[in-house]
Amino acid sequence: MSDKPTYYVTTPIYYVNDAPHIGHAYTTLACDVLARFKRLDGFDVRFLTGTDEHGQKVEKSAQAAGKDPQTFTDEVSQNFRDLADFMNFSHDDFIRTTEDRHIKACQAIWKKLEEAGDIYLDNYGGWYAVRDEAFYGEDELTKTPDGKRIAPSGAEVEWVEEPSYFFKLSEWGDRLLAHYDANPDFILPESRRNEVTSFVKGGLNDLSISRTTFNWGVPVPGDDAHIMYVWLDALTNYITAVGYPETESGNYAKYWPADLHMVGKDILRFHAVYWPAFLMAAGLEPPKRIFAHGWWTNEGQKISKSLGNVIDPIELSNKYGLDQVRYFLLREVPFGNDGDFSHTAMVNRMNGELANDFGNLAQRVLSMTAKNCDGKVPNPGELSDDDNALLGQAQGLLAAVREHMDRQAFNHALETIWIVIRAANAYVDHQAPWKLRKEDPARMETVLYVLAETIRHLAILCQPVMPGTMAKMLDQLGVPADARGFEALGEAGALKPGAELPKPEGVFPRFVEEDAGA
Ligand code: ME8
Repeated sequence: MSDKPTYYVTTPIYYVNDAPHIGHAYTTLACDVLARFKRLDGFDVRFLTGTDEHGQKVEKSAQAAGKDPQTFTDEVSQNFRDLADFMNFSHDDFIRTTEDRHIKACQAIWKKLEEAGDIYLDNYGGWYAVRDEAFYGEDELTKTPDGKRIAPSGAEVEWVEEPSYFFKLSEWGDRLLAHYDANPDFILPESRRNEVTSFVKGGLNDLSISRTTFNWGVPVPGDDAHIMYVWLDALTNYITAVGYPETESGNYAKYWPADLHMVGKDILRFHAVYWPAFLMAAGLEPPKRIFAHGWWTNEGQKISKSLGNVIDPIELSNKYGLDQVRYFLLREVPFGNDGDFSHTAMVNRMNGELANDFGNLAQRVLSMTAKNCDGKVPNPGELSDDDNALLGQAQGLLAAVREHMDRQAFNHALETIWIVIRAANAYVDHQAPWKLRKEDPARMETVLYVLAETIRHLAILCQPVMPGTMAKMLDQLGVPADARGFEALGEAGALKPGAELPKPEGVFPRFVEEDAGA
C-alpha cells in the first residue's frame, strides 16, 4: 500500500432538474484545482463529484419533460458528465444517487441511526420548499402581497402534512457546538462559521427524514410506505463513494473522513449541521472541513433561467478559452465572496494578466532562446545577485502557494504567483538580453537561463488552474512529463543546458473585440 498522505475532496452532487451552468462548473473547478494541486504535491487524492437524482424536484422536472424519472435522470446526469469532461475536470469517481451502491449505503446508515435510537415515527405538518428540498419554520418565512409564503432563499413553500420519520436533531446541538469549537477550521470562511454557530445556538428542531406523498427515492428499510428525505439520501453519497457500509477496510478506511466538502453558501446548513449530526449519530467521523463559497451573478443580476441570463460554461470557454475561464473564475473573486461575471472583467484579466504578463514573458524568453541559443536550453555562467534574487523568489513560491491552497484562498495563491511573473518581466526589462546578444553573449545565456528556470517554476505551479496551457508551456521548455510534479521544483528538475527545445508558440492569445462575433 502507498504511504502517501491522502486527500479526499468532494463537490455537491448536482440536481438533475436542469442544465448545468457556470455555478456548478465553479464549485467543481475549485475542487479540481485542489485535487490537481494535491496530486502534484505528492498526495494520494480522491476527488468525487456526481448527481443528486431523487426527490420531488427531480420527479416534477421529469413529469414536466414527459419522461419517467429514471430516463430523465439518465439524460440529465450525462450532461453533467459531459460538462466535467469539457472543463478538463480530473475527478476519480462520478456518483449517481440512483445507483445500487448508493441505495445500499443509504439504507445502511438509516439502520445505524435507528439502532442508535435517533429515529422515531410521527406526523409532519409544516412548510416545504420543493425548489430547496427543505423544511422551513413559520418564523423563517415572509408573505407576498398575494398571500404566498416565501423561504429566505426566495423559494415558494407549500404546506405538507404526512406521516414521517424524524431524526432527533434537537439532541445534537451541544455536540455540534463542541465540535465547531474544537475544530476552528471545520467551517470556512469564518463568517459562515459564525452564521452556522448562531443558527445552532438558536436551538434545533427534530428533522423530518422521510416522505410518503411521492415515491421517487430510496425506500426506508422495513417500511415501504416511506422514502428517505432527499437530503439524507444525498449527503450519504460522500461515504457511499468510499465504499460505506464497509468501514474497516478499502477506500473508507483509507480516505474517510473527507478532507473537504466544497459547497455553495446555499447548502451550508445541510452540510455543517445535519450531516455531522447524522454521522456522529451513526458512530462515524464528521468530515474535516466544509468550505462554503459565494454566489455568482451575471453583469450584476441574479443568474436565473427566467431572466434568461444563465451562463453556459461551454459557450464561455469557446469564446475566451477554457484555461482563461478557469483562471478568471478563481482569480476574479476572493474565494468565499460573491462574484459578478462581466465581459469587461473577463477580457481585462485575460489580456492583462494572461496575455501581457505571463504570455509575453514566456513568449519573449522562448523566442529569444530559439533565435539566439540555437533552439537549446541556454548555458548559464556565474549567477549575479539579481539572478539569485529572481530564482529565489521562484523557488520560494511553493511554500507560499501551498499555504493559500490549504485555506482555499485561490485568489491569493494566484496573486502570489503573479508577483513573481511581474518580477520576471521587470528583470527582463532591466537585464535587456537583446542588448547583451552582441555585447556579452555569455551573460545573455545566463539571463535567458534564469528566466527559463523561473518560467518552469511558474508553469509547474499554474498547472492545477490551467492544465492545458501549462502543459504546452512545459512542452516548449522541454520539461519531461514525469518531471512536472512539485518534487521537481527547486534545483531537482532544473533545465539541462544544451537540451533541444521545440519551436515556441504563444499560449495566451489576446481577446480582440472584433473577434467576438467572428
Ligand atoms: O443543492 N454561483 O444541488 P444544486 C455559485 N443537490 N455557485 C452556484 C451557483 C451560483 N450562481 N448556482 C449553483 C443541490 N451553484 C443539492 C446538493 S449535496 C449532498 C446535494 C453551485 O444542483 C453551488 O455549489 O442546486 C451550489 O451549492 C450548488 O451549485 C447547488 O447545486
